[in-house]
Amino acid sequence: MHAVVSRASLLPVAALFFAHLSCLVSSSPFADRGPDIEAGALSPRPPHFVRSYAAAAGERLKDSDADGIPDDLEDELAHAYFPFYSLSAHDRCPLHGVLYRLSPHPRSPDKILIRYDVLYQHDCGLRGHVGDSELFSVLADPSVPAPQGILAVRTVAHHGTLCESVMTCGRLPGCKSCSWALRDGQRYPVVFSSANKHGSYLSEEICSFSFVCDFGGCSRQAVAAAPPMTNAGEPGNSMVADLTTSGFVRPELGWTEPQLQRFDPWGEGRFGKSGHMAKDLTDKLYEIDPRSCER
Ligand SMILES: [Ca+2]
Ligand SMILES: [Ca+2]
Repeated sequence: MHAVVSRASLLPVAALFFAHLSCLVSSSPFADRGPDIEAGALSPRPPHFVRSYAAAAGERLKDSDADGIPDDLEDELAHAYFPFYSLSAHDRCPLHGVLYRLSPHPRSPDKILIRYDVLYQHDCGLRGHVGDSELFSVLADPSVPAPQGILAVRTVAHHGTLCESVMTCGRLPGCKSCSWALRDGQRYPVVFSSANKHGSYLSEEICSFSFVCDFGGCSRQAVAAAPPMTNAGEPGNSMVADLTTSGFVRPELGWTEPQLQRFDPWGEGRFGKSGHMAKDLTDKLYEIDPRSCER
């Protein structure tokens, strides 16, 4: 598995800025494309957390998806602000990984918006199928260490179906309180995944009440899931065109369904029977308003 636990040990963001600096430039597999971000030569003017990071690095940083945030900082932030993800104890097909898109918030660029697309090899509930995709999003203030920097979380279970359920929780005005669980000794908001269907919920009770759509309900695990993560990049500036060669959908990790191999998340195809991934990664439903939890 990806080194999520160590990264998600949630060092203060200041520490993240200084961590792994030695490999920021040379290790990128995208060294031949994408603009660089250089300390003292930032254009257009990036948000303060990127300036701090670039200044600390003191060297050129690769920004493969041209959104103003260096690759390695995106990776650190995506891991740090990942909620406590709680799989159902009764899930019969739990193999999953996370494709994420992390960007400055379009209306508040000092905040970051992270879309986490949790991909499963199977939906094994009623009318099960190969390939499953369930998104949720996080709004975070990267100047505040995780988990306190998590401002809001939005889950959307069974998007676009009669079973759709949208929930938002957090610290913004009008937000309901999240469910919390300890990870590495700190309180994180919990995202629950329903048994076999993998619908995302912020409340164990509401998930379990939805027995027609999510038979088997949700459960609170003692230990958070630690899935491997891959950065999708941005529309028009993809960072992955093949989730097998450049991601986690690999046979050696248990992903054996042939129709899920070599998948391009920004392409026209569908991940098995799941929805259209590129559309989900740009869906404004996941764009949490920095002023409020209201939609
Ligand atoms: Ca970037
Ligand atoms: Ca990005």
